[in-house]
Amino acid sequence: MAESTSTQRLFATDALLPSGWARDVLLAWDANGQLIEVTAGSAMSADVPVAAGPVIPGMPNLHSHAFQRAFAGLTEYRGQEQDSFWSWRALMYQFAARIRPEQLQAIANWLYIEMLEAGYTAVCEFHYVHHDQDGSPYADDAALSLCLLSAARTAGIGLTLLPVLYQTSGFGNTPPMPGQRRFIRSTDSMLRLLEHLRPTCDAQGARLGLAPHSLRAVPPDSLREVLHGLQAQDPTAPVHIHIAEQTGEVDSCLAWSGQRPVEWLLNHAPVDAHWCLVHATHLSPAEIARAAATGAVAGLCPTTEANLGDGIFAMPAWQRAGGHWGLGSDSHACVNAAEELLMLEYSQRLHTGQRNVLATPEQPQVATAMTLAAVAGGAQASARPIAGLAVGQQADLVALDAKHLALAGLNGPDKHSAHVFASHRSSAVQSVWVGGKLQVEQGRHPLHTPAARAFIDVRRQILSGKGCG
Ligand code: NGQ
Ligand code: ZN
Repeated sequence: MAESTSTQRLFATDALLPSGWARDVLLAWDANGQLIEVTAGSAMSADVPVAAGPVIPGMPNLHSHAFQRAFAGLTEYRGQEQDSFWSWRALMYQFAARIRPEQLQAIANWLYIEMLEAGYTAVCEFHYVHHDQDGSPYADDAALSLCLLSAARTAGIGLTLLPVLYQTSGFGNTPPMPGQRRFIRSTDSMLRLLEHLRPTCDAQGARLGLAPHSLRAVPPDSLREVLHGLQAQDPTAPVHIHIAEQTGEVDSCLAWSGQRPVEWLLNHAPVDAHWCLVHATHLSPAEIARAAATGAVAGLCPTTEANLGDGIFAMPAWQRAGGHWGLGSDSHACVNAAEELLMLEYSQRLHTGQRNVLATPEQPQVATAMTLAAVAGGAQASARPIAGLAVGQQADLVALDAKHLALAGLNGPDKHSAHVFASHRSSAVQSVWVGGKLQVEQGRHPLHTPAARAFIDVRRQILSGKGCG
């Protein structure tokens, strides 16, 4: 191989490769941040830096509504006799109604820095607040999307931008509610927005996809037309949709069509491996078999789903059916890849009365099995080359701190398990590289302090009603 001076290297005593844990791994990447060598059983050498502990692949975060980070923790009180997803949503809409572009950018910038410090190296932004506070488009219709692109660029996180199509408030063409006016656009205006955003996305290595918000928000004709238009622009673009998160949605879909949401979608849309079915909490056994067979990714958001009382995804059945899955932090009640893994496995334990539910026959270490599955599924849903520590993938790496109290003195796989299951809300993430570029050192992003300050200011402004329309 022609050696270039711009090649960078890292030596890891333990590294989690797609095939499992390997010892003495030499990682090398080129000037584009692409891995060109991943060799186990290598010799240490004085001129190659050594990672501070086990190296794991960066986790893609496959579902984010960035603005909701500034709203996290603010709905944890009983507001009516029985609170629910729907009462939370009413409060969330009041918050969404207030946000201004520069505020969104500050929130997203801090959120993406938090993500990097917590082991996420890429994010899929499911972006639906498009318009000004009165519902009219901004002078540049892409204004808020551009804020997210800029926030991701500043933080140095990989981005898949998913502009959201939102048209109705429920099944059967019910008109949008006033609280949804910032989200609404025609199918044509969505296709124009995508065209407008494409050069900016390409320039920063972001991937552009599309998100029909849900079957509640996008009528059948619009779904067909927008997918047709997307196909013409980019036939491999990722498509994400919220689906079957709440039993109320399943009941309304049955009343409207006689079919369950996932059943309806599979009967009416070309669902395949480019799709991500976000939540997909309430599936019948037949839907599990059919949806898994399409190759689509189930986009699980364990802490948000717990926070909102959604229900428990049928993970053992999904795994038996060969279903792909990945992780999202969605409403950002929690921004920590390890804690999402813990919540997912614990919800399965509570439900099944068993332990190590998500271990597989090939990989008995449950944290390892889950990390590898979530990285593969997350990369697929992101439609970017971020599928772990393998030649040809981007060098998105997380080095854990072998000296962290929870990890010290353990072996590589046990260190990783302790990071996920026994780190007591502290973080063992030491260094994070995105596309080969070091973004977090000693657990800190260089912009941590100013970005946190800007976030706190913006949250205070929004809550005090300054800048409200
Ligand atoms: C959202 N969030 O779009 O932010 C949704 C709530 C809806 C989650 N589903 C709104 N977690 O689904 O109508
Ligand atoms: Zn969502």
